[in-house]
Amino acid sequence: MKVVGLPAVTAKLVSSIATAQIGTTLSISVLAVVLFPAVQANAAEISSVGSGSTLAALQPRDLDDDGVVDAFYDAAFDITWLREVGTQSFRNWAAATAWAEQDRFGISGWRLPSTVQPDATCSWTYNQGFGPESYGWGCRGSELGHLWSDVLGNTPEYVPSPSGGLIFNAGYGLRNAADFQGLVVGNYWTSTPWVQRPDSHWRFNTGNGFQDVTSGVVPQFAMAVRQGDVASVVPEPSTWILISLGFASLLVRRQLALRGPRVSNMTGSDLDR
Ligand SMILES: [Ca+2]
Repeated sequence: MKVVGLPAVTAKLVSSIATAQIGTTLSISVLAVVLFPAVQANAAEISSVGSGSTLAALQPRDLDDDGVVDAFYDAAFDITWLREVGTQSFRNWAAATAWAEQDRFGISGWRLPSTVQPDATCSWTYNQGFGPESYGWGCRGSELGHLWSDVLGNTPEYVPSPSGGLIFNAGYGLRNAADFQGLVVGNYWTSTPWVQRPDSHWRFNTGNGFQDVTSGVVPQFAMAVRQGDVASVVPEPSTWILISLGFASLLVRRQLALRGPRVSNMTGSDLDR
């Protein structure tokens, strides 16, 4: 893995990744074990930071008409984020997927967010014979990276330096979580498998804006997202009434059909055939 222009800390980090990959039986998931305790330690400390107002880029959606926002529509990516963020629990990838894919408000189609590969916005792209893959800081091609950076306006721990390479960014971190419920500092699962080991998946760290992969057995946080504007699939109350009336009409017609056609007798009264 070729690394150019890295600060000392980053170089050490990436060196760990490279060493793990050279070890053949290990993977970038080793990095998760190294970073995980520190990330968890920060979660409680920073969880209250950035409960800012909903940004214009996130359109609130009240899915059960109770006056409380349940989701946010992001028109730029044409996706709807569930406001509830994994109840702050850590789940392995399978459990996180099951949590994300639950029906909510009578609506199916929820899932974990996805990661695009390669992603030119990331700090690094490498090719180990599986095609170009992108990781590191600044990734905004993925749904989580786009939300964290472009929509919420958070910045990663390292940013491009005018003189080349990367430079430490003192203002990094989860400074704005908008009105999401439970969005804290931590690693968040995506649905996208790592091409080199399909049992590992890409993830995004909301604490420092770092994208990498980890083994599916390592517990992470999770967000749920759905393609399109969820408001377009939520029937309006008037629509529910029309649907109910239509259903009732069908029941009546079915009952009449079961009784069969009616004929008249000589007196003009109806008789069943
Ligand atoms: Ca609601």
